[in-house]
Amino acid sequence: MVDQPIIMGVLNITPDSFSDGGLFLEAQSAIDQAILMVEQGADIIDIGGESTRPGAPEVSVEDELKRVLPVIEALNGNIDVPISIDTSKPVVMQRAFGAGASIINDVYALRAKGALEMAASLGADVCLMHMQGNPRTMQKNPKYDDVVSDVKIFFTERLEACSAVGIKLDSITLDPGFGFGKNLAHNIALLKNLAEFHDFGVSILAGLSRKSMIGSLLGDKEVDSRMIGSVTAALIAVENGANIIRAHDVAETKEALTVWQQIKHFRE
Ligand code: 7PJ
Repeated sequence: MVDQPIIMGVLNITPDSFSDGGLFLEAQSAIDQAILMVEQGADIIDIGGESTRPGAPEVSVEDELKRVLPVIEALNGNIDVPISIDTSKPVVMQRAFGAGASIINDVYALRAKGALEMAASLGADVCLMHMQGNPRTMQKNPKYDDVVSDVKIFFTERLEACSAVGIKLDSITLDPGFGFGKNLAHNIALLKNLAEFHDFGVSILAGLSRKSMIGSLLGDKEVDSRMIGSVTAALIAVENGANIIRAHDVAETKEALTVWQQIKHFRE
């Protein structure tokens, strides 16, 4: 378990519809961005080649590998922080580890066929995220009896599944999955009650950065104008017990966490 909040910097490698630079230019700018995030204070670089935004189309294994592998290979040995692979596909996990990744960040919490066994055989650290439904449909009227209890039941079940294949508790991080099959009230209930998930005795990750929840709270603010809102939500998350913050704006998040931490531990 991490004892001070750390930052997971987000590196999405999905084709930019505004550039025709091709895979090489996309890979090069992703590599530059990752190195910049490490300089800015990222403790983990999270590399994803499959968009899981609401309504996003599915990506083939081949396309996902073509996007992420060159970037992981280029970063391996050139940055001094671990690389996590944001995927649900066992083959992508395996190839990403072959290229230098050491953490699996799975929004399906290892529920895909073969994913649990793959994570176990790789000896991976894993982040298990809660999601109701799937990215295609999850924001269509999500429903819970009690969102915090329902997510806890899910975590209990996934921890049992991990234990059954030999994935140890100290290699697991849990994440309530903000925005993944949750309306604004669900997201806020989870954020306010984040400390409850410490009952499991593992690190808790919060991914709030640039999410629609932040946009909604700011009167439908555009995604690229949600930095201050995202940093604010990150601070609330650490105050409520989050150990890992997944963020796009690493420099700003790092600065906020540094001030938070120094005030928290200030001694005259
Ligand atoms: C999350 C994620 C998250 C974890 C994404 C986005 C959508 N992985 N991958 N937690 N979100 N663990 O960044 O808006 O919240 S992709």
